[in-house]
Amino acid sequence: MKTRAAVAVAAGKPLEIMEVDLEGPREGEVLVEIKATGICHTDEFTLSGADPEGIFPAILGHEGAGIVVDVGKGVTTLKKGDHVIPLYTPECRTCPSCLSRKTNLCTAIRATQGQGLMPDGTSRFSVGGEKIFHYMGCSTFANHTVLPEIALAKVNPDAPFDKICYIGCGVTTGIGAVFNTAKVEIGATAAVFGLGGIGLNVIQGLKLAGADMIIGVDINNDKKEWGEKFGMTHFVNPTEVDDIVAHIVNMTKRGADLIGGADYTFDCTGNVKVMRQALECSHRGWGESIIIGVAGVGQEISTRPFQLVTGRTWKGTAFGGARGRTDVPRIVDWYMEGKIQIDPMITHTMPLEDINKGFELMNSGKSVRGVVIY
Ligand code: NAD
Ligand code: AHE
Ligand code: ZN
Repeated sequence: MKTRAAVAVAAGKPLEIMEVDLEGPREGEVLVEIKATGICHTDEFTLSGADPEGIFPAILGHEGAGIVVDVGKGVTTLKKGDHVIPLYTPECRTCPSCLSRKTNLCTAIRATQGQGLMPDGTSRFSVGGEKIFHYMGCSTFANHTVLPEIALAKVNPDAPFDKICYIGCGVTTGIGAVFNTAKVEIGATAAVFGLGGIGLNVIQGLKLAGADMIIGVDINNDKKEWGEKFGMTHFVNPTEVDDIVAHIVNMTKRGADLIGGADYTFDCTGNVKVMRQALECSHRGWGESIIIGVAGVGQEISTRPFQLVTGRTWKGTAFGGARGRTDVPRIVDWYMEGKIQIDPMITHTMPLEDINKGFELMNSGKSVRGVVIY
């Protein structure tokens, strides 16, 4: 079939809107009509050329929601008409990683997914006979896409696509980092670096978890008001203080605790210097710092080993540690029950033709989440 897509033709170039050819679903695969897709900073990261796994031409996008149009042979858990959210972290429930119960990082199809291909090593997308690569196993910047059955979460059909698409990455990543990765407890102190589409969801997760002090850190002062909407209690612009680490350590000295440091810190910037700051302002003896941000090719993190010797832990999280087919439908239900907010974070919507404007809004810090509606 033919479908409309925004194609990343080369690193650093604007996306090009065009009609592409899409092959139907093969065994174990599902054809989905994407109804809406968010634009995440990771799409920009890959488009910019910073992603070591970046491959072009490709159809980016990994934060979508849509309807099943057709299923391939052997598909048993989904049928035409089901409402679904694509999962860049699938959940096969049979690979050693899924069975370990220690990680959400299903390995069933990771190798081909990282090469921009379907599990059988081929692509379903092409233009004029030239192959176009898939992206993160999702390619939601196409109006129709093909995914493996294990990479789709079936969700409540009453939920609005233009809001729940955000659960396909940002919402789940932020809230999941708090509950699955950090396991934040009531009364904790926390610092969140980067108050964009991910950081604000960390903040809403921290509020839900009952954290006492939620410090937001961003170089953009406009983010103060945004953080406060979702439960941030304090805001710091690191460019306005001498030493952000010492500043947060001082802010978090409470009662008899004269050492200071946040119980939990989160990097939602992808900047390796910020990752170090986040680790070093976590509490001596027990502080945990969670890396969510994605850093470009060649970037490395560093700190004095003494920071870890003295009891701080550095962790990372992908998709907030969520097991997609199990957890994503629950998060959609939380949204439908009013337990979490999504609507105010979707600051801009646009047709596919304007997707490059969506990237500009994100890069300039003017949007929290931009969503393309097909
Ligand atoms: P975004 O562009 O919406 O937000 C980034 C925020 O960081 C902005 O508010 C910006 O002002 C702020 N910032 C930039 N430099 C800063 C600094 N030095 N100190 C403090 N704040 C700073 O991006 P997003 O969509 O929220 O994504 C955030 C990061 O998370 C990206 O690196 C993205 O690739 C990554 N990500 C990771 C996962 C995962 O599963 N691990 C999932 C989604 C996104
Ligand atoms: N491909 C990059 C890293 C990109 C990355 O870390 N992706 C995150 C999701 S970001 C979503 O917005 C992730 O889930 N990674 C785990 C995985 O298996 O891809 C690189 O550095 O090579
Ligand atoms: Zn993302």
